[in-house]
Amino acid sequence: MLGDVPSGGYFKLMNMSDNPVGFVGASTDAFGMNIPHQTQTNGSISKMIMVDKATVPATGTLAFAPGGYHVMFEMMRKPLAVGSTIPVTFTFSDGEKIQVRCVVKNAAG
Ligand SMILES: [Cu+2]
Repeated sequence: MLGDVPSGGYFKLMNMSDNPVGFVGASTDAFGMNIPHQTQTNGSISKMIMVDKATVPATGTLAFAPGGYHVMFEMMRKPLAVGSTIPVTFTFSDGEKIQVRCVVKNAAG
């Protein structure tokens, strides 16, 4: 089980259209707060900033990965079993919403 610690959400977005699209947020009932973040590293200092939008290029991909974009999931509503999945809804700048399931992993995974 995972206790109530802030968790990073990592995934890869694929844009099949001919226009760039912005990822504007993710929501899930499993956490009270879901904030898109970007890790910025300056020398030995790394910090996370909130982002309004992460642009997925036309017919391209954008990876949410350690050291870059991620969704910060905080305020876990109940303990989550490692290996289980939670439903997450991604929202895009064109108003499209996509339902996905995210696998719960421990920090080392
Ligand atoms: Cu973060």
